[in-house]
Amino acid sequence: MNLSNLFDLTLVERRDEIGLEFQGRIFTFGEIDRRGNRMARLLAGRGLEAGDRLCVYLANSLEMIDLYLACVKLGVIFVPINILYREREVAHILGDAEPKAIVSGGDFPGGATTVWNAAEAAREASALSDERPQADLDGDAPAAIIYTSGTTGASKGAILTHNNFGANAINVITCWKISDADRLLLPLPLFHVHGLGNGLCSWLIAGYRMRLLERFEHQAAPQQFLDFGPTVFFGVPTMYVRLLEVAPAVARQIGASMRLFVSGSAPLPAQVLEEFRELYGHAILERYGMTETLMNIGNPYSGERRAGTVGLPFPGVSVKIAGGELYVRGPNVFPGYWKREEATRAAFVDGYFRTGDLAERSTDGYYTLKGRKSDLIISGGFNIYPREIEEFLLEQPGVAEAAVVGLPDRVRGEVPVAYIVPKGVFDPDALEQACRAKLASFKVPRSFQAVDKLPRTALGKIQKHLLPLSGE
Ligand code: MCA
Ligand code: AMP
Repeated sequence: MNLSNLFDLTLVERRDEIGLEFQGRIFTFGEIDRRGNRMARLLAGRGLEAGDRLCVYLANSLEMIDLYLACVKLGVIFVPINILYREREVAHILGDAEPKAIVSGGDFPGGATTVWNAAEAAREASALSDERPQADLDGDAPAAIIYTSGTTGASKGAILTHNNFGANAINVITCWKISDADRLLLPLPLFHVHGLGNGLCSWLIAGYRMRLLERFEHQAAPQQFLDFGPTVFFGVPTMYVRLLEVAPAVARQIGASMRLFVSGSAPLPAQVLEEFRELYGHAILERYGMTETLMNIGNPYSGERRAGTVGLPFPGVSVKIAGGELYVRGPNVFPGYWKREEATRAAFVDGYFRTGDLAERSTDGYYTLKGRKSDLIISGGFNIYPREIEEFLLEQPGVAEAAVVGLPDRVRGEVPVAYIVPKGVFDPDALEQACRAKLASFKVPRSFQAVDKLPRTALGKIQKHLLPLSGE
């Protein structure tokens, strides 16, 4: 089966039920389906065919859903781009994915000549037939390419198939007991697999009602919970840290209607889990995934949600640890990186995907992540590869050497800071401005500190663990 067959469990079988709330408007699943069909007609009319890539640079919106559904229905490959990315980051993705078309909401960073405006496309689509397009797709067809920062600094496109999304969504629906009686509050961006794979796909398969937010705003979040009364919430640790600021009486009220809080994308500190339980009366269910694999391991719904661990492998997912590193295999694991045969070959050993995460398994089967083999920084659930920022800094005047490391941060988990060996005048403000102009905001180092030299091994490799722990 392809995703369209699975989504029909909802789009056809529950066509008259209210499926979506967005910015105060409500839509039945039938309307969602028809919008997707019309958007598919528009894409087909503009020459997109199965296997073509469509880049989408959009905040959470109706059009983002329409475009994802249209791609699924046509077999066009959906390539979402993080809207915090700036010209340099976007240009790399466009060059690599070679999209047939690009859709954006307003300002699109980069010199692409033809960028379709999402609202105009939706207006034009609304006049088209809502008859379903016919596509002959099997489950191994690619549904999306999602760019994930590689250790080399340049991001690679992870190809995710219809089967990958389907297997993942069926797992989370089953393991988290999601039914059409649930209500999902979704603040996660749809350009990453947390929002797209767990949020959107579980919604369209299980047929529960979703209130989609444009983004998570911590001041507004408590009221969103109270207004909508969700039973299910998917978030990153930063969101849970923010939710600890809520007044105890309000937190209890929110907790009363909730059934399940899920956290992932970055480590959830055990302390946050405990404080949250105290305040909301719920043990957050922590799970572990990757762009390349969707969900691998999760704490049990029924049974002990063990703080600091990511729980037990999902159904169908085989896990092993070799040399401290976690390897996974299963129907959720991607077939490879877009146009990168060598990187794909290097990513698999005996059919298992090397996650790059270090892990331990307890005697009763719970996995605990112990950090990364690479020096990945995760800030607010967004991944940062220091090498990318270092390479950018080295292009700036006055920088002889640069090293970027993550410092602990209560809210974001980690934040990047830069150590610079200057040549000539050292101007941290200019460096910050240059970063702000060219890099996604979460990648901009919090501080730029001049040092005489960087600690290096005899072979010249920078020893980041020796850098001062605080640059502030
Ligand atoms: C953050 N910012 C945004 C958005 N999110 N801007 C526009 N749209 C967004 N969706 C910018 C803000 O403008 C601001 O920029 C900075 O980020 C921090 O914003 P703030 O309001 O202070 O937010 P916060 O309370 O610190 O919370 C940040 C956040 C955000 C909302 C939690 O980090 C977030 O949405 N994270 C989710 C990331 C995610 O979905 N990851 C999944 C990856 P400035 O700094 O310039 O002021 S998939 C994955 O990892 C795997 C598969 C997995 O296991 O899930
Ligand atoms: P991404 O490349 O954006 O898909 O990020 C995947 C990485 O996020 C994983 O390799 C982990 O390092 C990290 N990650 C995801 N979930 C968790 C979690 N629950 N605890 C710790 N790290 C996590």
